[in-house]
Amino acid sequence: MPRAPTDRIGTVITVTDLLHADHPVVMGVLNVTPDSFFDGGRYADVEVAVAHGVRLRGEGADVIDVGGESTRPGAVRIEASTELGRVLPVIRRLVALGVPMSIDTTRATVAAAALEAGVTLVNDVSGGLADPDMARVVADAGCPWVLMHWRGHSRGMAELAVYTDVVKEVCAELSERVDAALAAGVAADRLILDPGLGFAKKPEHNWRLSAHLDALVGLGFPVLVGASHKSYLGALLADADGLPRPVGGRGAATIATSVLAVAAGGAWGVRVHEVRDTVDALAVWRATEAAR
Ligand code: PMM
Repeated sequence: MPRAPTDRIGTVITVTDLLHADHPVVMGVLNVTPDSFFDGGRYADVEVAVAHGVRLRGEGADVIDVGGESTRPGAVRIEASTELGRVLPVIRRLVALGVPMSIDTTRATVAAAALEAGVTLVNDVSGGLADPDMARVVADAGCPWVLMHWRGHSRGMAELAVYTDVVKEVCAELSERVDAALAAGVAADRLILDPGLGFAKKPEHNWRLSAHLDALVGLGFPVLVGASHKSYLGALLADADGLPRPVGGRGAATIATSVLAVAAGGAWGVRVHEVRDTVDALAVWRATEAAR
């Protein structure tokens, strides 16, 4: 029997709770970067970032995903020390407040320091490709690891959005990442897959992946979907002049995409910037399911 939305707030604390949650997992985004496309610059101050993390948790986020390096299309890489300096103070404070945290990084050194500081999960948009040491760090920690579909760093990823059959290719490339993770000693029950919407993908690729999420789910791992406010939603909602809908106007499309990912696609969880409305929308879906 699904719980009411208020009952579920704060229910996910341990790794086991997270991976076997009886509700769709909601990952709240907390980018402590100056340049992320939606929240860049908003949470650069540690106090402001911590307050936002606490707010997202209170709104029902199961885990707060902190990131210190922007992956927006075209983004230029930063030093690991800069990334660490941004994320660690925020992680330490939120962990001390009992907020389950995940680290959004492609760097093994950053993941290791974040794990040391108490994060529960590593969210690696490169699926282990960017840093050969990442698999060892995750294997040693025994933590959940999100392997996202990725073909290259943000600066050049637009040119890599070439597919004959995007669903098949994403599944095949993610399967290779799973094999590499298993070979490095990561337990199968720690892996979470993500189609990487917007990463080396054109709008039509994102839509096909959303429509065929079941193929990804069929690989046998929990699937996380991150559509929140991405540019293909802006393109869908373009005005009469063909101008994309600005990021602030993509909230309803984000919620629709997230609910569809869970309800029709079988996703395990969604990664969103605005938690409350997503939690509410998922509560509607759960109540409907419970009444069948
Ligand atoms: N998207 C972004 C960053 N991290 N992680 C996962 N697992 N999946 C995503 O789709 C994803 C991600 C880019 O969005 P942001 O800059 O708003 O965080």
